[in-house]
Amino acid sequence: MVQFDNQYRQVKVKIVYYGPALGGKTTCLQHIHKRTDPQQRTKLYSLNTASDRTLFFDLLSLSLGKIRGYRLALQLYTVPGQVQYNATRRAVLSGVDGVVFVADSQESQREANLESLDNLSENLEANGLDRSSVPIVFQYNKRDLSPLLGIEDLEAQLNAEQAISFPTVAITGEGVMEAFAAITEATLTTVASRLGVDTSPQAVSQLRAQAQAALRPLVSVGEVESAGDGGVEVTRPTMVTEGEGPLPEQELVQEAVSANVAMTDLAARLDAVRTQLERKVRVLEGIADFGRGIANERDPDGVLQRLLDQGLELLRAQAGAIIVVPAAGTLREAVMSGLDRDPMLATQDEAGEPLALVLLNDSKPQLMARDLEGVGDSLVMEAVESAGYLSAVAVPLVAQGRVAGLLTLYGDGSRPPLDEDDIQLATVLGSAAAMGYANALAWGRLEDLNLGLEAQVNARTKEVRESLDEVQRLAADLREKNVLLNDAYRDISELDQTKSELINRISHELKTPITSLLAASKILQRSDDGVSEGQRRFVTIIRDEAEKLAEIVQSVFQASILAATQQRPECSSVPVQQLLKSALAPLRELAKGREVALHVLVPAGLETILCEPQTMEAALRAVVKNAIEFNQGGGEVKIEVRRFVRDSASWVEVKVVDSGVGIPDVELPYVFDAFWQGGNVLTGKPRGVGLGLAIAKRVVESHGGKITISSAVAEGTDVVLELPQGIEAEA
Ligand SMILES: Nc1nc2c(ncn2[C@@H]2O[C@H](COP(=O)(O)OP(=O)(O)OP(=O)(O)O)[C@@H](O)[C@H]2O)c(=O)[nH]1
Ligand SMILES: [Mg+2]
Repeated sequence: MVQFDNQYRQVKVKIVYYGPALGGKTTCLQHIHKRTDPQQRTKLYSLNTASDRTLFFDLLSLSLGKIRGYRLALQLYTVPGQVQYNATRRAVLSGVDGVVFVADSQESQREANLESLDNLSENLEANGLDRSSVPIVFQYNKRDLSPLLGIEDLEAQLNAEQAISFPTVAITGEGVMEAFAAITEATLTTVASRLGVDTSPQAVSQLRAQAQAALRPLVSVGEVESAGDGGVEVTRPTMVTEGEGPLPEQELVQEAVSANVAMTDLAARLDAVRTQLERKVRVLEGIADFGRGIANERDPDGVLQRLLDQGLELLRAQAGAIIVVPAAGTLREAVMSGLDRDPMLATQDEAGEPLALVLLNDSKPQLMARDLEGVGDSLVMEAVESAGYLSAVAVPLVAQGRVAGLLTLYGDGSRPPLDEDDIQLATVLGSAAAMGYANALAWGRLEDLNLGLEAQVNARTKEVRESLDEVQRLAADLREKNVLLNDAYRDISELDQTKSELINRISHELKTPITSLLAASKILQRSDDGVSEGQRRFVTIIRDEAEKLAEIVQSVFQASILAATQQRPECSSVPVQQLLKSALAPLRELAKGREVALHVLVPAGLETILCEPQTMEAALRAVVKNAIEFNQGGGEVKIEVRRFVRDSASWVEVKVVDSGVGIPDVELPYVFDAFWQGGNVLTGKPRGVGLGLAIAKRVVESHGGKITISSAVAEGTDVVLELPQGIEAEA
């Protein structure tokens, strides 16, 4: 009876190898065990007697992959052939879905075969089963021995219902797998009815196709087991007879067989779980290796190649490809294995789009395998099948929300169809690879950028170097010009010096004759005797011209002073009295002539001041002269000198106060300008060329000092000169 196991989502099909003692049943299972894929089978469990005859049964469990979400498991049992173990045979037959009757072809075994076949019918009946409703396949075994019964004989004796039969040699495996495939197929009708699809002939034929596809790789695998008894577990149970007193033999055997069936079944299940776990561990290790590999992969195509290799290995697929999207609207196979062209790229849908594009746009993993309900997209399935494959998975490679490509893997008839587990695995690999691919692409772009930057930096470095050379050339040029300029400046300075000295000397030399000329002409003007009117006129002309000449000489002298203020003054300690005396001497006559009194006030103890005597004398003279000239008859000019302290430094103040006409406010800001002449408010004609106060200001400032003026019209003007003394004031 086909069993459903909802907890493990399994459908179990029970096939029992039946026949006379020593007919070769166990040998058949051993052969099937050796020939099948270790991934799809459990160990072979044998419960034997001490002399290695079958005591209870042998059990081999095989997996046929998934059908409608259920794993289809075939459970192959043998019974003990020895007559005395009938109770065991009966127990093992319970719930059987198909029987392989292993007859012994030797002439000597004619009776034993017949007895065993009868015994089978009896025991089926005892289990509530009808002999005609249980599928049966015959093996006429030991065809290598003699004397043998003819096949026709055997058929006539045993196979009245003309079931499928095979001549076999179990020790070499001849015919064994064929008989196994035949009984499996024969049980599928029962499976279909258990799955509830037996009413649809189409569903049944699909189930058959699927089972055949699943069986094909199982029976086509060569000898895979290593030498020795690897994968075979032999148990020699001891019968429990003591305890609750003697049981009737029948019940005892029933109990023992049931217990052993349950135990072996559990062992088989554990073995299946172990196989699955081992596979999962291998897969996880593969994924971990893969992750490490792509994390260090800098080449995008390298990432894709690793993905394809790993996908083929872990999914045990026969072919595959990775299609990438190099630019919008274009698709190409980046890497391929076992294919000339990816069927998903070679085939187009009704709209003329390649199927790969449809799958990419869908951006969901797709499983393509025929099952009972068929597949969603028959076009895709057709493309897979027309390329010679039976199943496929297609997984879009998505990283950071961008679809970068499509991984396709194809399975042929040598493996069970790819299933949900495979697609999950491919999805895990695909998402890791998509990330690695995006990283590798980004890395490449970064490298390109770096190269570009390097080129730019080189170009800029060259430019900078060139402009640096240019700057150096200019600097050298500038240095040369500077030398020339310095030479020229020195020449000019020398010339200037010579000129100043010349002017100084000339003005000095001219002063004395002019003064004499003026004095003589004044005397002549005053004397009456013997001077004609005509002569007097000439004397007046001489005096006027001499005065003009004196003015001109004075101006030239002032100009030379002005020029001198552009250099640093050469200061020395000058006696105050002497400075004032020489400054005022030339003005005494002017003051007398204008009836202006001059008063000088120098406090006791102020002996000297620090200045350049020649220019300072000119400055003082200019200020006092101004005060006299802008005065009125009977007025006075006071010159007060005092020492004071400012910011802990010693200063000297010279204040020139007059009682003159004063200067209007609007004119005050201009009085220190060169060539200014305050003519408007004067009582007399303006004199000189207006350099006096400008010279005073320049001289004072060239000494680091300050000159200020305050005035009130009709009252008088105060001019204050402040001069630093270059010494710390005493506290
Ligand atoms: N020459 C030859 N020997 C065979 C063949 N099949 C089985 N044998 C041998 O026959 C003996 C018995 O085989 P088993 O497979 O143990 O027979 P069995 O049907 O399981 O026997 P029980 O478990 O006692 O019922 C072994 O020594 C096998 O090697 C065959 O086709 N040819
Ligand atoms: Mg046996």
